[in-house]
Amino acid sequence: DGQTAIVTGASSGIGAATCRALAAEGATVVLAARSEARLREVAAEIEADYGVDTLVVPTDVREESAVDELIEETVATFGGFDILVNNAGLARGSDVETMATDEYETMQETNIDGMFYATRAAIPHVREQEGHLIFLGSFAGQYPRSYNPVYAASKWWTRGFAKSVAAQVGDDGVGVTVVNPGAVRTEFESTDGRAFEEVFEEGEASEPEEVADAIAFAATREGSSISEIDINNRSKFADDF
Ligand code: NJP
Repeated sequence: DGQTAIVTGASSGIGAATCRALAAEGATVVLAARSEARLREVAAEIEADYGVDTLVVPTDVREESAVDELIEETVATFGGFDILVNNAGLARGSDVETMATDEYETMQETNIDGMFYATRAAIPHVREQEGHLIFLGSFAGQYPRSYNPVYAASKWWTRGFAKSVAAQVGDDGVGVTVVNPGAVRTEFESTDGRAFEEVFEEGEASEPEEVADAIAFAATREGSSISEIDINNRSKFADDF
């Protein structure tokens, strides 16, 4: 209650559900992604349902200056913030040998560069509030698997980065949590180009609300030392482990 949270990738899936879960805890929510219209829709629903303040900041996390502006606008509006949920991320393509360079670059720039820009800019503010940094990792960043090694590597990077950031700022009272979903029924693109919400029937994979609840649980606990949360036992991909 009374906390302010920035969520990247807030226009759909896990990010949008996380905004709702944080708002349900009484948090003010700052929604960032590229699709302004979708962000405004999610923000309007949240304000109506939970009566909390929201701020929409259209942001491409691949752009360093845009991410800096997201942080600056948040601080200018609310005086600071407590929580950053580093959620924006995507997969493109599949096998290394057929992967286009632009698919590789899109994953690198979104999943790695974007998390670096946002984390770097957020640390002074979450340190001041003794707040929380959340990182969307993945089962793909925990176990070797046979498809899309570039996406998988970006999630190994995320977990490595998050755990090392934790070692750096943990003593300052900043909580750092990596959340590792298995398959989640969102617009996330599968290797055949379909959205996971089309690939998986209800019950075959996690729902975004389940991941969002775990994120909100970790992010809103004072002095939390929850370092990692795995949410993957319903994934069909568990067969690959
Ligand atoms: O996917 P989706 P999820 N700048 O496609 C945004 C991880 N994960 O919720 O910019 C800013 O519904 C995009 O918004 P827009 C996954 O790796 C998932 O499943 O408007 N934002 C949208 O809001 C990712 O880190 C699964 O297009 C950008 C959001 O990102 C996180 O969960 C399993 C952007 C993606 O929403 C959320 O993915 C797993 C940019 N340049 C990990 N590019 C799973 N679904 O199975 C994209 O282990 N976005």
